[in-house]
Amino acid sequence: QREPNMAPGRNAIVHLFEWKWNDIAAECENFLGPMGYGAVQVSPVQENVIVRQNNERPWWERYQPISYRLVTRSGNEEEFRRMVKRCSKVGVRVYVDIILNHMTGEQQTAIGTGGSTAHTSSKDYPAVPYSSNNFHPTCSINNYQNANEVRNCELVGLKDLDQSQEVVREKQVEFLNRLVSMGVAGFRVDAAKHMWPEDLRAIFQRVKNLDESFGFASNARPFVYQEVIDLGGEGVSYKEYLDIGRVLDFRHSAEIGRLFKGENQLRWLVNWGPAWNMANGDDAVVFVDNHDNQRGSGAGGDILTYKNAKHYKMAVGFMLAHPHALKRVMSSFAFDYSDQGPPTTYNEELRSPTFNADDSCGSGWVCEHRWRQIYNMVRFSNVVTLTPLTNWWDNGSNQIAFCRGNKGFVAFNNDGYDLDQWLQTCLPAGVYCDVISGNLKDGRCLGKSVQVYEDGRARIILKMNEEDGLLALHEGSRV
Ligand code: ARE
Ligand code: CA
Repeated sequence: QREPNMAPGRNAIVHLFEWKWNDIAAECENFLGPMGYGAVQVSPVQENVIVRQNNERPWWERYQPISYRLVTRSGNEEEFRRMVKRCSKVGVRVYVDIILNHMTGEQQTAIGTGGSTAHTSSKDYPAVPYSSNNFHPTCSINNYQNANEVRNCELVGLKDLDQSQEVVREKQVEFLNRLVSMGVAGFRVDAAKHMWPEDLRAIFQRVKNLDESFGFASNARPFVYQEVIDLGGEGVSYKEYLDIGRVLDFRHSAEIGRLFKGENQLRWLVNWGPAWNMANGDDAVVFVDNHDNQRGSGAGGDILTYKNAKHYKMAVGFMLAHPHALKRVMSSFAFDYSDQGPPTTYNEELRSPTFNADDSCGSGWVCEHRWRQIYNMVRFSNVVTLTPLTNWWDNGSNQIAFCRGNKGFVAFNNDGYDLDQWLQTCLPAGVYCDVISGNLKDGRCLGKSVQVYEDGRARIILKMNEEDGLLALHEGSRV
């Protein structure tokens, strides 16, 4: 199902990677709701095996389920339920990252975050329960050209469930229905590529309609977006999954990274979208980086992350300014090496973020979604929803600009020299605040002000050495 079920006037997803349920609930009320975010993708909710490696808990233990009980380091079932309620109340939908493909890998002693146990070598998971005959025979995925192997063998040694079995489907449908009854609006399907489309179809067909008491339209179906990494040339294509829901578009992430890293000229963005061999906008969820490729795994490459802040903000800003597809903003914890776990307290609990006066986060949390340049572009994307892209301008190199109807205007400069041009902004005459360089606060522009004349033109200046390489004006930023 492709419809994201968001409240009117909202359109962006934020992934609050490894946040606690209580903190997400507060974030919905204090920030996501007021700033216009449409939905939050939360980390896996199902109980996972505890992994200790060099005296720490790697983030990826959460991708090794041991049961479908809702208890993880993010919180318990009651906290989850309350979070969904509180987020829904302020117009923010909750999407859950669900792991249906597999259970844990091999573990000496497998104990879960809720105390459940398993015997992994005999594929025995009594807390579901699953036993060895609910899994595919052991084999490992080596050849991504072979669709059978990709679906029926083990992804990095994770015990591979057989979703063609009625018992397995029943457990999984029951798990998803439990989430729907708590007010969840959709699912990010982990490792969808490693499951047969017909099995996923059968499972999602049996998931019930969204619960109207949470403000959903009647007969609304849960939103489904699937992780099918497809950069071309493999045995599985994302197209096999489009009748189930949307797919996460990894090509978008790779191309936008190359562009804003300066490895490809911005002028080529003139035909951004399916012409770049990306999925159609209505079929895709797009992103600049995700929790895997920001640390170099799961189709890494020229991925931009918070570590390269100026270019990252330009890429995220472009994604949000452009009409193509449904957008997801990443919100990370700071890391130095790829296995590094999230910020924790002395007793291994997840640490809550702290907040600074300028809205940014502390205590190890990066909170890209709280960067002014990013949350103001989320607002921009809400303001310009459904308007066409017009008046494309470029300098033949890395300076570009365009309008979104007569509601918004953006410009980017990724050249090694200043941008100083009279450009058509398509906006009604007036003074506008550039919401990238500063907020419009109590009628005062704390950033650059831009005068738009009667003919819609304005002098746009973006110096090469400015903190940010983009400028954005919109209907709501008129001084
Ligand atoms: C961990 C250890 C492994 C160990 C395993 C079992 O790192 O060494 O063998 O546990 O004990 C995450 C981590 C993994 C981790 C796993 C389980 O990234 O390192 O394994 O959790 O704890 C493929 C899949 C794609 C997958 C990526 C990572 O197609 O679905 O690999 N992404 C999702 C999640 C991950 C998660 C899982 C799946 C597992 O987003 O966070 O793994 O639930 C080409 C192909 C891609 C392929 C890619 C591999 O690009 O086209 O399909 O992605 O190579 O790099
Ligand atoms: Ca599989």
